[in-house]
Amino acid sequence: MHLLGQIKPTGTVIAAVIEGATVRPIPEHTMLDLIRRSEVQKEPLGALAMRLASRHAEEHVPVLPVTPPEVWGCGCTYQSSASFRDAEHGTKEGMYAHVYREARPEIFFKGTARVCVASGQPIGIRRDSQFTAPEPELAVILGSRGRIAGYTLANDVSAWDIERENALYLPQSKIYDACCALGPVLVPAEEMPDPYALELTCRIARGGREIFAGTVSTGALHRRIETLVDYLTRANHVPAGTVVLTGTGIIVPEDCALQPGDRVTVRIAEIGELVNEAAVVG
Ligand code: DO4
Ligand code: MG
Repeated sequence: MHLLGQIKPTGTVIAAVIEGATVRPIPEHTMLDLIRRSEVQKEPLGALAMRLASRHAEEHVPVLPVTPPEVWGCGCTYQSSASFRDAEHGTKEGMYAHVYREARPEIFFKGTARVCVASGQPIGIRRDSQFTAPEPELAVILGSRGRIAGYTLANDVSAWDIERENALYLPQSKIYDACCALGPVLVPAEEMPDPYALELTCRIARGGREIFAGTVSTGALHRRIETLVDYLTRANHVPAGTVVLTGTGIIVPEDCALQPGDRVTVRIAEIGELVNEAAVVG
């Protein structure tokens, strides 16, 4: 399995093959260039990357695996997310259960590259939120016409108290500076064995001590990823490079609400670890 990403060796972002602590740069190509070229040349993304990569290995910390023109989130795709939110909201009508059950999924705009951070960079806690939580999620990177080009990890960091106050506040709970962590790398779609058989874990450490650990299997995802992408792209021609977050199945309790300095680790063995420290933004 090839792990691909992006690096910024001289102020310009370029793609790279990631091989443990070292990387092999792919000159003159961003990840988006590679994805487009693999489609035009009908060459698998991993094979193309290997063919174009420099022979020499260098040491660079990967930046965002793709610079997304748009990021979209899917919600209530795991039963745990829907039932937690209905309980939080105290609504009798079960608004979240409704979208969990019905054919049309919840899909919301999460932002652009402006609000995205890579592994190792701080994730944001809004100054006006007391209950911000990580949402560890499997994410897909789209090529043209909604084709799934690769898989990565995401942290859909969200101000749950703002969402809880009123559902119409969802955009404010979801979209703000450093609200979306992506990375550390991507796995080409054709090389991912089974996206519905991945163990996803999330850990929060405070002052070096683990205060939360949760696990979910992507087998519990209630939707096919293709269905999420299908609804997203109905009458909505998202550009290549768009990232889609598939929803959280891990719910962090309120007594583990993020505090500045908390270290959040999201892990899928096949992709790696997305590690970010929380910091107040505002
Ligand atoms: O409706 C709220 C957002 C849900 C969400 O982001 C998730 O389930 O992951
Ligand atoms: Mg989410």
